Amino acid sequence: MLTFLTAGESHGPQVTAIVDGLPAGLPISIDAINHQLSRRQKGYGRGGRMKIETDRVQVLSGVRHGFTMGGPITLVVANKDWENWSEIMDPFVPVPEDIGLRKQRLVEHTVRPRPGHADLAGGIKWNHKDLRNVLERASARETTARVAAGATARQLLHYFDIDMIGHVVRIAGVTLADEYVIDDLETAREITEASDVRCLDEATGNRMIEAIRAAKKKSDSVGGVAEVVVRNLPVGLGGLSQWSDRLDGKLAQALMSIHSAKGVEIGQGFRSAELRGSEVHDEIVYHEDAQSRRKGFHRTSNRAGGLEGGMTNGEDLVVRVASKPISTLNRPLRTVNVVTKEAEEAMVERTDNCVVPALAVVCEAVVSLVLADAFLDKFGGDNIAETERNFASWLNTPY
Ligand code: EPS
Repeated sequence: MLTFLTAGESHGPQVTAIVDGLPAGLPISIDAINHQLSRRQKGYGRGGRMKIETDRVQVLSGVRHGFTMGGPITLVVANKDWENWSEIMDPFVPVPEDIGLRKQRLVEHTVRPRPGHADLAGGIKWNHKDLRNVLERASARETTARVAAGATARQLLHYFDIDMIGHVVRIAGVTLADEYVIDDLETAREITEASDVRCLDEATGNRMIEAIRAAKKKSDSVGGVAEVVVRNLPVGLGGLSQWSDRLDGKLAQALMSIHSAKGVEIGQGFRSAELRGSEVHDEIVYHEDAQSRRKGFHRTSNRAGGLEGGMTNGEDLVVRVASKPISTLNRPLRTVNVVTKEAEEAMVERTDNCVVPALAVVCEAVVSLVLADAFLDKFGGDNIAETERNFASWLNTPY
């Protein structure tokens, strides 16, 4: 169905995504892609790199006059920082003898792997001692390409009136109160877009900012939890026939692949394990309404997070991703030099000290890709008219 690949190094000339499988004739807005890219760049706790980059997409294939043609879509985002790295990162020209002290240091220090980063395992795997050959691809800069790809998938969901919001529920120890309710998505969007940490509650957001600031003062980093809520999904995306059909599994795999993710939770998640069945499961009621995507069946609560038996049940999809703190620390942890095998301090690179607000945007993109794939798996269509017809026919089939 819908597939995508990404390519590119953090300090190479560009990051690229190729998206294949969107039906022909789907309207694609370049502004909508750029909007998502710029949302990903924001958030309190970002480092110097985001002052250099202004991410804008170039669409190099698959779209013509604002509509998908049917073939693969190539999306490219230039790295402005490439200018500063072209000598070190050039694909063929060897590093010149005299590259200046700052650049010399950059070349030499990449033999000291950061605990928590891909540096060491990747170095052993690819057999590189210069760990830049690993960290460049391991960098979360790759999420730029995923957000661009996700922004195309999101336009398919938008076409079928499926909407979503990503927001931050925890940074360091500061947590949004459990009682928060996302009623109108538009209002929630206004609030979170105005918050430097994408938090629905201003006072909690301010305490999150305080926690980031306190960690930064100590040259440390913080993690947190982002949540994505998706509304207006039809019942039955995903499947129960085989393990590989289950939408919870697909979401978990895709979300766990985001840099620094350490946990995925659906609905009440881990809390469900502590409660009784009567406190966990959502009772079913029936009333005919215009929301025929649920075929008239509603829940009195949504602790399952919109998924039962590997399928959407028509309630809001609610997924959370826990992110560990960034592993580049300005006050470095102990490590071992991979050349000399001597104990040393881990390398220090320019870095962010909190990326949880950006994580919320990346999670939206990743969820969009998984859901668009599941939607096309169910409703199919080589062109959007076919997809629409199949969807309408499903809606009109009584249960
Ligand atoms: C990252 C290190 C930093 C981050 C980067 C992810 O980049 P740099 O080494 O150039 O300062 O800013 O994230 C991005 C570039 C981005 O666009 O999100 C890392 O090592 O993962």
